[in-house]
Amino acid sequence: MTVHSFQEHFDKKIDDEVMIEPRDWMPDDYRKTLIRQISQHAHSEIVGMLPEGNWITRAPSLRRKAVLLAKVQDEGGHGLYLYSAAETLGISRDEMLDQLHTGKAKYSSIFNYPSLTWADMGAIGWLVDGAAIMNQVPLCRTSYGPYARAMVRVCKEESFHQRQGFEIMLTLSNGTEVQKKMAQDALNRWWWPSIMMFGPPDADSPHTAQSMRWRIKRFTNDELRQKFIDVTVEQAKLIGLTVPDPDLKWNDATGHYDYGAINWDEFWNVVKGNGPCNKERLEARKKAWEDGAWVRDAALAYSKKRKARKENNKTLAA
Ligand code: FAQ
Repeated sequence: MTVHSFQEHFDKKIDDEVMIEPRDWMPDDYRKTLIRQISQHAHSEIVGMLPEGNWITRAPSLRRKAVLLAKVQDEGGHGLYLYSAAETLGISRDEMLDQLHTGKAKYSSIFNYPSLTWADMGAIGWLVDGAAIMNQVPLCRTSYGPYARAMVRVCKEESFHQRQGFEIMLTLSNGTEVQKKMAQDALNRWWWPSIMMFGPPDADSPHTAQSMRWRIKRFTNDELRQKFIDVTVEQAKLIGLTVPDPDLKWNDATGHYDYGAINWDEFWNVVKGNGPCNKERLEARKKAWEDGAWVRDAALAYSKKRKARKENNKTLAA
């Protein structure tokens, strides 16, 4: 087959909704886009363990502690599935981690904000996992097979995470005045960063048009942001909290909420490394990598020893 017919075959598969698998021919830019998106997604899950990990030792009860611990472990698992999915495209895990540690690869802007109170555990689960689900449910139908399949399990777990967050917010909202204030304060601080998570507006998103054509993305950044706002505003009403946007207003004509201007300067500032916790997050990941060197060395030495023993036994048997 010529490159031209490979391309035709690939395009037909995309049009027919047949998933692309690791051994299939694919355009270089399709591969590059997937490596970029999947590895950044994996990094986000791993860095995303830090703001909540901060509260495991201070959870207010044994039940809350067990749930939070399980949730944070799930995020670690998501990172690992995603690194494995990216590896099927021909990049090694070491390379991806190096890109994270040297600041070459991005991870979600949201994890560069601090988790200041227990209510932040509620707000993160409710809003951040809520936004993640809105973005990731369509990715279960993304055109690259290993990514789509990883997303199925990830989304099931994310939906438990969202509920545990919402339940924390519900409990605090029905609690004392101080607890209700704490919940409102967390919503005030996490609302805008959560709606920025969906990425720049479509008009300023360099990758959306091509990713939609390749069916990597099924909805644009603005479409998903709008869906999230429509659903979440109703949930806030249910628990008696106020979304911190004075311009938020139901629009009968569009059937959606209109919302106020997003501070895109803040978003780009955080993406470029200057958010409140960027340096701390990267330092924590680099330290974990360095502190784990002995585990990797020991595992390698053990596997070498086993291999040598096997070879030796084979020679003795011959
Ligand atoms: N933060 O042209 P687009 C989670 C970058 S997982 C930082 O629109 P694209 C679970 C973008 O990379 C959260 N950078 O790009 C959890 C690109 O830069 P590049 C992560 C951002 O790829 C919960 C440039 O801006 N989820 O939360 C952000 O078509 C709780 C132009 O942007 C995923 O990764 C951002 N928010 O659309 C874990 C989902 N947005 O690469 C722990 C999969 C954009 O050219 C606790 N990813 N940029 O240098 C996606 O759906 C897409 O990649 C988007 C961006 C929608 C994020």
